[in-house]
Amino acid sequence: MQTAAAGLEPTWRREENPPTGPRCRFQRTFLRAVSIVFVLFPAFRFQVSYATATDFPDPTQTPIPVQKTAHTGKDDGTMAATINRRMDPVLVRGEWLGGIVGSPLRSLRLYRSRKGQLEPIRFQVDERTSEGDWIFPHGKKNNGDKSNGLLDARDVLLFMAKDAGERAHPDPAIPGTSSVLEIGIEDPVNAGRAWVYLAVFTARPPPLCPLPDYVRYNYETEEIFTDVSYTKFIITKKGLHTSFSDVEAILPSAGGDGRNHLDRMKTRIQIRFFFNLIPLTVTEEMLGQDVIAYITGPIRVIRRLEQFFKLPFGLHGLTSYTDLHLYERITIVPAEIHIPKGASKVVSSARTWYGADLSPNAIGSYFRNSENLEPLIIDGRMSEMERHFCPQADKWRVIYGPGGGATLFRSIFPPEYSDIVEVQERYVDDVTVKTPPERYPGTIGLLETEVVTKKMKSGRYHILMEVYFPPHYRPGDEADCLNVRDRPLRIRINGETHANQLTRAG
Ligand SMILES: [Ca+2]
Ligand SMILES: [Ca+2]
Ligand SMILES: [Ca+2]
Repeated sequence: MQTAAAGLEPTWRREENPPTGPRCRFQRTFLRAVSIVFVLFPAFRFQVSYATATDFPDPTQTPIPVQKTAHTGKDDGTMAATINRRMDPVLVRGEWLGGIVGSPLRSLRLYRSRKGQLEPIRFQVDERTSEGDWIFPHGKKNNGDKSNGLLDARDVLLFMAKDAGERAHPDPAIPGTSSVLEIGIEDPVNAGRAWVYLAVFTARPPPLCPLPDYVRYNYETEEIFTDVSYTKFIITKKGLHTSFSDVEAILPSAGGDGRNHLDRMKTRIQIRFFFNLIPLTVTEEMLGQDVIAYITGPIRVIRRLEQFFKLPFGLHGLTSYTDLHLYERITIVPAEIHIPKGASKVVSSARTWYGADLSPNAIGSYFRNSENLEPLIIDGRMSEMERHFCPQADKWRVIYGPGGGATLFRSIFPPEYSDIVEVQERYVDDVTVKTPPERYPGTIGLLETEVVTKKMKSGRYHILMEVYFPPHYRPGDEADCLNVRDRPLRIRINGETHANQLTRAG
């Protein structure tokens, strides 16, 4: 398994003692292929009772003095910020930042202009190695020693689009800086615009933005806090930090009810290999996971998981890696499936299904997806409409409560994927249907995605799983989520325009 997004994503992956021989070919090929479905787990952040400090007081933002410089040819007066993208993080590649490349990271500050005053906003720089992998400062297998403390062309700057402000006029000159770079963002949907200013200080820079991080991760307890959701991942008795959710909450501030709505993510795999002779059934409980490294920051957290299968035939120990990118309102799990040549000789057929089985707390919520737009009532009983559910593979699906606390899921598959597998969906909202292992017997609001392998075609396939948390969701609001990827913000720096690409699929 490999994180996707060529150019921006890790190339760092390794297998401990690469295996050889036919059995190991099985390990390298199909097990890695099926592990993708397990990766979906971490992406789920649901609803649970939890009281958190969600309403942080507005901090005292100390405006910094700005010296006016000569007229730059911009129109007189400031240009108002008209961006209304609430979900979107903005990812700026170091290589777009021109003369700022090479600056010490500690010398950087990011500002927005509001009512003619500059104020610091939250930002983060994630460094990468010369091989293109992320640099993880934390965790038991961190590579923090690779950091050079400088902004390199390969590093990325992150901030939230909603924090951008008006256009400063004239260009701000901040005392103690060697340069101030304007970064503009533009919404292709409605031509909304806004700006931020990246400053490089020559002396000791002023304090960072005092607001709390958008995503707050506690490795010791495996809790993730944002202003819209709360997640707690399971730590096993053996001390493994997994991506299986223990607690999942959409908080009342986002229209959630503060209760746990998830039983568990289920993944059930039936594999037949060696000419259909050997059948094998796998459940999610056979996957071992552990967080080995992580990045924290005001805008996002990246958790790197080492995964291994606990399988018969001595297959225990196959190791793969996957990263979870956690933003305030989006979780992205990029992955790569690599099917080497010859896989079809080992694996005859495979059928996988996966989906989120909800907890009894979810009763009273609604379900809809791109193929079934009429809301279905989650009540543990199959209605007539649910029996006639359109099984077409969907583009997105959303579960939302009466208050609008919502979780929207989408998967992005490469076009070649349809040559390899057939995807169908089945909706099961029936408490009498029990598919153990599970916490609460019975099936509630489960959209079962069934993937049947047509042929094992060798190649590398990039897949993205995304989970969005649109606050106070109403049917139709899914566009705000889909636009993040489908109609990305444009980033303007030094006269150049770039697409805001968080990760790349396909
Ligand atoms: Ca660097
Ligand atoms: Ca129902
Ligand atoms: Ca259940």
